Amino acid sequence: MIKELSFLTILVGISTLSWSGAWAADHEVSMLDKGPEGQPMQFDPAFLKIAPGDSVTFLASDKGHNSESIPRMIPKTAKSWTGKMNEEIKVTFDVEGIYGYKCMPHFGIGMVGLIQVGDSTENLHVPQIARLPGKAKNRMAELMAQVVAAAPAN
Ligand SMILES: [Cu+2]
Repeated sequence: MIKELSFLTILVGISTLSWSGAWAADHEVSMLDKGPEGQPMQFDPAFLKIAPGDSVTFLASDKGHNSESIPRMIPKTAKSWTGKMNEEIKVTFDVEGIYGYKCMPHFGIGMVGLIQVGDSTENLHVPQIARLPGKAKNRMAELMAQVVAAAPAN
């Protein structure tokens, strides 16, 4: 009887925790002078698929970078973010969809990243890619291809 009771207590405890969102994960993205394959100025990982309610901490692993959302490349009802230079910021993603972001000083040389929250690809910003500067265009197209791959096949 005591065993059964404690099992019940654990079950109730688990459902309460998940209800309060305590199980949301925090992911980490490093801001780097050199990527894992030697590419200059990178977010690592540059593409991330997370669940709604999860957060991402952008780590100032190397100096001289920031993380900020790209205007018109996040879901309409989502909140934009602008990290200061060398600032480690934690962003929580409640709205499903695709989020494009950049490092301001290295935008033109392709320091961009993409986060897919949930399975919605409604705001896939293919038209916006053409407006990105320099190498950000190609890099964002590569990342966008991973979103398509991650979408459910239905
Ligand atoms: Cu940078």
